[in-house]
Amino acid sequence: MNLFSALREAFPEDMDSTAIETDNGLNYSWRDLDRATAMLANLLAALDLPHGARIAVQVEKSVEAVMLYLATLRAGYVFLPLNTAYQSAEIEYFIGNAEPSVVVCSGKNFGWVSKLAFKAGTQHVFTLNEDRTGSLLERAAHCSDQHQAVAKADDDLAAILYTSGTTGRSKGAMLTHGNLLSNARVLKDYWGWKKGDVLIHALPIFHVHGLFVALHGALINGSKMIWLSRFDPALVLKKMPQATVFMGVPTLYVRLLAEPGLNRESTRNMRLFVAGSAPLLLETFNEWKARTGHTILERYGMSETVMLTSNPYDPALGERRGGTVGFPLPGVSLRVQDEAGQSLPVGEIGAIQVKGPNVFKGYWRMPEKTREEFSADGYFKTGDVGKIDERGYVSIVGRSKDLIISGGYNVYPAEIEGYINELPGVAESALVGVFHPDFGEVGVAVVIPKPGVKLDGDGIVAELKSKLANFKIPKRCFTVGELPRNTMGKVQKNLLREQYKDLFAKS
Ligand code: MLC
Ligand code: AMP
Repeated sequence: MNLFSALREAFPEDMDSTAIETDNGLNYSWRDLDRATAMLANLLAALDLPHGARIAVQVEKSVEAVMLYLATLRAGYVFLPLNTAYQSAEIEYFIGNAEPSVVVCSGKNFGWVSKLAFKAGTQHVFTLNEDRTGSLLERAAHCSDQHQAVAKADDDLAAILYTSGTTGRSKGAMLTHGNLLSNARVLKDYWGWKKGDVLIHALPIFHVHGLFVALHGALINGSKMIWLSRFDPALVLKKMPQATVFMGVPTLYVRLLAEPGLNRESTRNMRLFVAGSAPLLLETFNEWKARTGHTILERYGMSETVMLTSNPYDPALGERRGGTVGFPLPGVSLRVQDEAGQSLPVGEIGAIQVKGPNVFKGYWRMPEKTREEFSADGYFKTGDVGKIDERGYVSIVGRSKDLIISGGYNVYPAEIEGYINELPGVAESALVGVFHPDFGEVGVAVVIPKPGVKLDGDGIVAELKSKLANFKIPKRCFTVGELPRNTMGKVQKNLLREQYKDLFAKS
């Protein structure tokens, strides 16, 4: 079934009631969503795009951007969201790799984005701005507001999400209508979504958490959203009395805890707080409970799989245990294996592998890479390391992939090291993740200059800022004479992590 059709079926009877209320005082009704997505879908249909065409989108968060996403599904094309922080080299790669037929960007970026897009063979580049201006809406305004959603099978592609890799370039995870819809339905039930729920949407909409978990959650329940164009802890707090559900990466919880007004009274109307995308510190979990009386529900997922596990909402299934990511969701099969491919008993630490209707179809145009990441019996190798306790709770204890998760965004050291190594005077570099009280983890670069060259760490950071998305920029950069190595000559990143572990520690 087309995911859009399933979401559309959940719209409430009263189509004139508010679907989305924005932080700049606009109210969008369910009818507005229906009509505008029809107009945009008709615009896409009129472009005569090839079957399976990709619609790549790098725009600021707005309700119209959501409409574009829904219209892409409705018209039967494939949505490719791109983080607004990505710079030109990053965008050039995604556009070159995905070969989208349509690119939608902010008006301020039209010059450089359209140049890259046309070079890659894209036929149509539109603009869409936060203030509802731009050529996309201008063109759609002439289209009919009636549109029959294109029929889609469960296995048909709905979206491609790029995730970086430990080696080589980013890979596009291909998610189908069936992947996304099955997950949305499971979560609606598992998290007890009910009539009258209102979601505060404060996450970016180019990754799984904001685009799928939060957005689909509200839509498939016909629930209103309070829409924040960017996360602002004071505003979230102000909106809580009118809401019931909030979702965030751990950094959002840390920042909300810094608000003196966060207490039992201000969160009285709330039913559910969901955290994920990065490890939630036990300290944050406990402090939240003490301040608000609410127990955060932590869940675990990935771009390749949408949601995999969740702490229970229903107390009859068990308590929400801090430091764990709960149980495999209904329909998800999760196992922990050793290096020899044997499943491990309760409590033993190993590689987490998963299977289920939510698991993606493979990496875009990378059949080899896809094969490598699946076991012979069809389990996806997550790259996360964990264990399952005697009651079935899953804990993530580490990662076999060299990955830093900073404020909920993934940073792959290999990519950043590649950029640093290309800078003049750099012989070699290593990027490691260290504890950070706000972002959870941040990257610290350690650089060896070429013989006779004097390099300045701050200068390297400044150079990187013009080349890479802001969240990938190392928070500090040190120049050293040599890197610690093992007998094989491999850099011992664990020793570097140990050396810099207190760099940002709370005093
Ligand atoms: C911003 N900066 C970051 C950063 N975000 N640095 C490291 N990590 C981040 N995540 C940089 C800024 O460029 C700035 O640099 C400095 O840090 C301070 O920025 P800020 O003003 O504090 O940042 P802000 O704009 O408030 O953004 C922080 C944030 C944002 C936490 C609100 O990062 C965010 O929305 N994160 C959510 C990510 C998310 O949705 N992840 C879900 C992935 S899905 P300078 O040099 O300019 O000062 C997934 C699957 C799953 O993982 O399971 O859900
Ligand atoms: P992404 O590729 O952005 O989808 O990131 C997925 C990765 O985020 C997972 O493989 C995990 O390493 C991590 N992750 C997601 N949720 C959690 C969580 N609750 N606790 C720890 N790590 C998590």
